[in-house]
Amino acid sequence: GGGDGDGAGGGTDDGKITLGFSQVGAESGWRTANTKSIQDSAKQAGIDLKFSDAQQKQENQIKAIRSFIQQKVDIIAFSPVVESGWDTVLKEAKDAGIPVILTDRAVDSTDTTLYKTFIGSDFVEEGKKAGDWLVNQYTTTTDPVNIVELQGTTGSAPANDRKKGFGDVIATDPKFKIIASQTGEFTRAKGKEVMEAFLKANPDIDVLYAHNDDMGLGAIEAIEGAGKKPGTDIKIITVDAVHDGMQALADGKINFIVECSPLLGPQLMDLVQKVHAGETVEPRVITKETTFTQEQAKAVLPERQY
Ligand code: GYE
Repeated sequence: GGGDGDGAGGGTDDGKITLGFSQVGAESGWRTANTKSIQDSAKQAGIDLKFSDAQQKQENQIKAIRSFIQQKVDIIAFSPVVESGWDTVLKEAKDAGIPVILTDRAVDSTDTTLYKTFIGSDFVEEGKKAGDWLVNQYTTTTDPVNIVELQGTTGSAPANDRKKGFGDVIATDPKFKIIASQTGEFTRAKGKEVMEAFLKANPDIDVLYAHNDDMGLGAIEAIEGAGKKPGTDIKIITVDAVHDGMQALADGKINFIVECSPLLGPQLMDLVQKVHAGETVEPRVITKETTFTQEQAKAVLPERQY
């Protein structure tokens, strides 16, 4: 039984590693694929997974982490909804001797001893790839290019970094103008709502940069609703490359997608086992990713796993 202070993780003695995982929520197609990857790979690796959904709220994640500490899990992994405000709870885990692995998103804690490793994408790089594509589309004109931006969850690492990477690249030419930028919370519904407002306020939008496919898909509905043609009247760049996004890309409604892989489960379980065995692991594990044009999307769609 648990709670007897014998140091055996998870409160059971079946020899299995117990992993407490606090997920952000179920806000996007990416997140759904990520959750499935984590659940499937834990099963495959024989790891006992305690999974908790925070519904996009930091306070729920902090509660879940505290509960994992109380249950004496062997390892805690989590995908921090926002970057800041984690030091106290991470210190509690450290004091309890429970190693923490950051998954998908980073924290801004300066004390890097609060976690063992961070596995996930380089979001600044993703933003740069989006910007590079745009710059290459407009090499032959000096006319202004009016851009609207749908940002991810306010304060989250992917929203901060995708904005920065993109902004840095387009800042090299003043013709690129971000005329409106607002959060769409990484969801379809909010992406649609904010795009509707953008369209009402700005008659002259050339480009939409959405920090994920779901917001882009919501925005497509808004653009069609306003009697415009997504992908033609307004060029659309998104990030993720989940199935519905790739379908819209193949259909010509999105123009370019920067891939961000949600399939972090197998690598995460590998890190969990190594950390549990006391092996040293790389402090940063970066996911390999590519980009897709409309032609490339048509070619790879049949083999996509998510
Ligand atoms: O791009 C978005 C999701 O943190 C990389 O979160 C993840 C992001 C992903 O909601 O769709």
